[in-house]
Amino acid sequence: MVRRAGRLRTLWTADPVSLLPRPIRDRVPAVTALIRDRMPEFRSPLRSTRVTSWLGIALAITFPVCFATGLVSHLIQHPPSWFDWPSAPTQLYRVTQGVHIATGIATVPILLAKLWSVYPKLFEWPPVRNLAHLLSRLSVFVLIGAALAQVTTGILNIARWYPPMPFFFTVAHHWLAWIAIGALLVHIAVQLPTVRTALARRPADPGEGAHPVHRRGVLGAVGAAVGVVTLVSVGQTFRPLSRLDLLAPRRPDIGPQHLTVNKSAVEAGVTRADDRYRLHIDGPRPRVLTLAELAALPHRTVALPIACVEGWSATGHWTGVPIRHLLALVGAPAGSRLRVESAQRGGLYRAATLPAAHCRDPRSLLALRLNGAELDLDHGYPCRVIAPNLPGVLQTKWVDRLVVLP
Ligand SMILES: Nc1nc2c(c(=O)[nH]1)N[C@H]1C(S)=C(S)[C@@H](COP(=O)(O)O)O[C@H]1N2
Ligand SMILES: [Mo]
Repeated sequence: MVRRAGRLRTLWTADPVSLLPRPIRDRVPAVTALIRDRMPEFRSPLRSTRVTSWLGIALAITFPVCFATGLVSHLIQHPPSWFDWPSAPTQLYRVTQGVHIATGIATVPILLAKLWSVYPKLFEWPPVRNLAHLLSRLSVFVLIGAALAQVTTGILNIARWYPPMPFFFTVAHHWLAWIAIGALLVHIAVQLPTVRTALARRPADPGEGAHPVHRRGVLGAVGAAVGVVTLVSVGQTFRPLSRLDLLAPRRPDIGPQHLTVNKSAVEAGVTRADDRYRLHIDGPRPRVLTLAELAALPHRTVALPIACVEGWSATGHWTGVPIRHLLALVGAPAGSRLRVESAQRGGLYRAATLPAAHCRDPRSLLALRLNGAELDLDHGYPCRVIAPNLPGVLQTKWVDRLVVLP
């Protein structure tokens, strides 16, 4: 037993170079030196374990924040039985999703700098020192691959550029997130001692590379890059900075009725129904309403944002019939959820389920008007759902059927 454990330990820590035939083994240092000398870039004084450690710490903040906010958005859209998303505070989803996109964008310069700071290690020789080393290197490759794939697919999605993504974005983005966060935890566990040593060492110590001036230069440049990409993109959801909004793909206030359109009526294949329009409400006492009957029900006006998963958001003044009133009309029991269907025939977002908390909230409306005028066809004429603290994807447009769910 003891002997077997001993052998396992040897395998775990064995240096494969020591297993090579002597003539080859003797050449390894020369080959290593050759690679180093051929690549003067590898000896850049800008790199050091301290620089890498600080960049690592920055990523250890942005990445989990991005992961957690993304997970919240996923859970709201696909709620398991234990998850209830509240309808208040009104602006919460706008903030969490804004933070998700902002930290995702901020991750790009930090991640690139981090990769630059360690890439000579790719050519490390010998490539594998022992089993422990092999596993830690493999986890790094998984981490780099997943992290790059996450920021790339995320940015392609907010740019709404789908041809380079022949797979289904949300599913891929969700599972890659788990892989990335798992690999990140392994990486942190493996590297923590190195980070602690590097940061404990006095900055002026020789041997650990970068001079303080170099280090401050690199970290300052990365910090400035993060600041710039953030400032020129958060305006899409943080209105005071909207004038700086150069990089974000959306100007939320440009569109019919001063509000951008995510999917237009033409894209959704929807045309004006007018006199032919009927709202079907399926519940204990089903009802079918004409547009005139719907318009004759009690209305109220609320100021609520559309907050898209893509990171833009904009507030509108919506007027319509409280969902609660429609539920009462068909005798829906307390605590009901509502499946909302639209005149759109295909597409993932043609229907959605309104959670119980949002069905109860008196500010949730089947809206017929936006900013004082009849809803534009692109915004969902004749009526669309608008509810507090809910992602845009669940605020269905062109509604023509409501189904009460227990
Ligand atoms: N029927 C239907 N409703 C929909 C969508 C859709 O594709 N089909 N897109 C949703 C998404 S993703 C968002 S962000 C909001 C945007 O609303 P707007 O186009 O009025 O700005 O509408 C939502 N309602
Ligand atoms: Mo959206």
